[in-house]
Amino acid sequence: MPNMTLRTPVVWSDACLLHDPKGEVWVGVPIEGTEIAARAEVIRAAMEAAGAPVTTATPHDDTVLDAVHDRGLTRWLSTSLADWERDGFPTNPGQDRVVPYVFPTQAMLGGMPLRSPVAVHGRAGQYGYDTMTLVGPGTWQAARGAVDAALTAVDLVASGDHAVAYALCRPPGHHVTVDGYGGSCYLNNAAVAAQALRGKGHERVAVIDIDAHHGNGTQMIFYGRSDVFYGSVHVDPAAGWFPHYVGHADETGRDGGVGANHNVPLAEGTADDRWLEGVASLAEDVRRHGATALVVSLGVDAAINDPESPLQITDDGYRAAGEQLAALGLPTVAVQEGGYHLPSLGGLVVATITGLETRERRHGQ
Ligand code: SP5
Ligand code: ZN
Repeated sequence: MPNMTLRTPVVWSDACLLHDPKGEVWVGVPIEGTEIAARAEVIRAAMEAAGAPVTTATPHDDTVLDAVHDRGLTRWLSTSLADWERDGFPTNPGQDRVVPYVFPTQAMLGGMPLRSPVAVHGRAGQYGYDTMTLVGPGTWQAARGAVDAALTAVDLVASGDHAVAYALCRPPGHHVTVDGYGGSCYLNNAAVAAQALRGKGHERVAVIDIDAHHGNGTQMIFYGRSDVFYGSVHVDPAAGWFPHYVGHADETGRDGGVGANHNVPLAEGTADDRWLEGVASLAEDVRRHGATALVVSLGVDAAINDPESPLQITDDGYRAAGEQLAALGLPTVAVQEGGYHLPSLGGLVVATITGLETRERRHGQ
């Protein structure tokens, strides 16, 4: 190929390095966190080595964030650690990160009204829906920085300066619902990007999610809306994978949003060909939907070596997915989601953006 220098801007926020999961509680056992700052650093290094320009995220106010998330959630994420520390949890019992232990599920409440417990450790389960996603020092700053990166990437394509922009968001976001966080995610960067594109005058927007896991948060946020299509290829939750409860093929939208949600759950071991058929079917949906802008939830944990998923996608598969989505010819904002195999991460993102920016090259000429 002639000129392989990437032209897609990488939107970066130093704040994204401030979150350190330190550990996560999985099936009751403290284990090492996988969603670490080094992920962002190796991706950035690989993109820079491939020639991509790096742009610093600019601060944005909460207007779009508040259109996507409940104010209670954002207040919780920005204030709960101070309450946790005030109440002494770092010394007794010795947990310096906010982690829930009781959850107000339908099974617990049985229709009783949802109240907001006075105790911070009780209230934690109101917003956090798993035990793997801890709030520590820097978590809020990082999550908010990732939102700024997504919004800055939207600005770069909405201005017409770029056909494609890539927000190197960390922590990731697609598991965050209107008012619930989990799956190593705190704020839904992709949903914020889609909502921002709506605000920039795109009447119909599509989010295509190629992370190995189903983006239950993004699905839920737009489930009753026809203006934002959500489509996802992911390892089948019915085969035993996170997020377990959501992400099945029969979830197609509600009310006005019926038909604007499409899940393609895949068997363990699925490799490039079948995965790319799924991506192609989602691209076809985007055409049918009439979207004029695209958000890609770019998780690279479907890769063959990733420790968090049984899918078997190669660099070439990710590049081909990028090409399929580029063929839609839409202004595109790619938002980083998961991907945990440090030695492969950079190459996978570079491959995807190389495919996606088929148009960015033309755009710049
Ligand atoms: C953004 C994203 O990719 N979130 C994925 C969260 C899924 N994690 C659920 C399973 C975590 C358990 N990992 C422990 C592995 C021990 N072998
Ligand atoms: Zn994932």
